[in-house]
Amino acid sequence: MKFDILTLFPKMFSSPFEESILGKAVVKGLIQIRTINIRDFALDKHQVVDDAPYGGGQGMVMKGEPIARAIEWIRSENPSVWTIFLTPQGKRFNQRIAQELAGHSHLVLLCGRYEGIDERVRELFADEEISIGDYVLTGGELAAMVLIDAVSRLLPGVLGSDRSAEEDSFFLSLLEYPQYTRPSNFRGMEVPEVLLSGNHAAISRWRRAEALRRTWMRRPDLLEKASLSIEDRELLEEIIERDPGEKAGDGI
Ligand code: 4FV
Repeated sequence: MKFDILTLFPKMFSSPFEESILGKAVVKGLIQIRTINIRDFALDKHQVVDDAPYGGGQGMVMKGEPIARAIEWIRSENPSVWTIFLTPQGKRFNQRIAQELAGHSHLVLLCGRYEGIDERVRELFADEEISIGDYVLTGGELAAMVLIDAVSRLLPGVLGSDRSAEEDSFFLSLLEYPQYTRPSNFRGMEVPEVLLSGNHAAISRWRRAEALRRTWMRRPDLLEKASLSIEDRELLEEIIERDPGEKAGDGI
């Protein structure tokens, strides 16, 4: 899968994709990450990429021309590329969108800066607008990195075993069950007995119950979207009966 990143700060992308799983995926050629400096597509000798907002107001706005020329240059190589704008005005990024994007072969990620981008570029070139959350960043670069990470780990061969992506909590739209590792006694705290029992049926039932309880406590909104089995609903009834005091959302 190819990621073309349009940015004014290409160097921001060097280290995140040299380390660990994604670094290995790049070396294995499972993902290609190319940074393209928007300033290289500014025509004037000072390579100006921003200007004052029409109508006045704070800050600067990114000019349309350099961005348009950069996207057209990429599309001249591959007309079927899918162009994404990272912006707080985009749809909220989540696991389902990550899975959809993992189906593409070539993504262009446009990283805004300053107060944003000339609106006409969005109208002309945006195939999709995505926000990683309701807060304002100094630039879209970190949002692009988040997207690349979440999408790349869904690609065959990137994670140790593809199974682990399928077991993703949000894949099943439930929060993850608690994890433990050695030592069994850590600062006087023991590991739940069932996990030491070797009884895999009991372990997976405990984990399912914990995932349901934690989701009910912390993200009851996810439960509405989760596809729960009859057994899940029975487990959840038990959990709610057992801890009537605790109501949804208390656990955060
Ligand atoms: C953002 C977000 C984000 C807004 C102004 C860049 C900044 C600046 N992008 N999800 N939240 N972008 O805050 O994607 O241009």
